[in-house]
Amino acid sequence: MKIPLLIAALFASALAQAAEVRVTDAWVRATVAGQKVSGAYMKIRSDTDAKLVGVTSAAISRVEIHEMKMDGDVMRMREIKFIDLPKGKPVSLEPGGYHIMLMNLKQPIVAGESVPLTLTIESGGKRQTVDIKATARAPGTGGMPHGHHH
Ligand SMILES: [Cu+2]
Repeated sequence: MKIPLLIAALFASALAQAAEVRVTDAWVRATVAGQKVSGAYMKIRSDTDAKLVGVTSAAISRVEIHEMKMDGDVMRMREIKFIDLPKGKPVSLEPGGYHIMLMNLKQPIVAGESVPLTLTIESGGKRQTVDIKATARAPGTGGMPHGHHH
């Protein structure tokens, strides 16, 4: 009896301090041999005002938060410091908008494989991490091509 009570107490106190963040539809664009970059996409909903301030992956050496925007006729992307997660509003990371850039890939990401990502969320001056797994989908399944120009 003691152990379940302790776990319940810890869980309750964690909820009191941290934003409750729900990540759904997480996926990564699968790559072909020799391709060094890819993108990860997902929906993030926080129950309190928060920001996505960082993403890391044990499997990938360089991960950045990017925003893609039309600049005249040209789609450009740039690194951004954070993505706002307004209270209760789902924020979509999707091709053509916000995305997680996976860089310096050492091996291809194969469709069906799952890529571990750790999101760092900041709310009320506190940081928490959220571990997710994004499923790789084959190129060409939805969305627009994701070129990368640095
Ligand atoms: Cu990018």
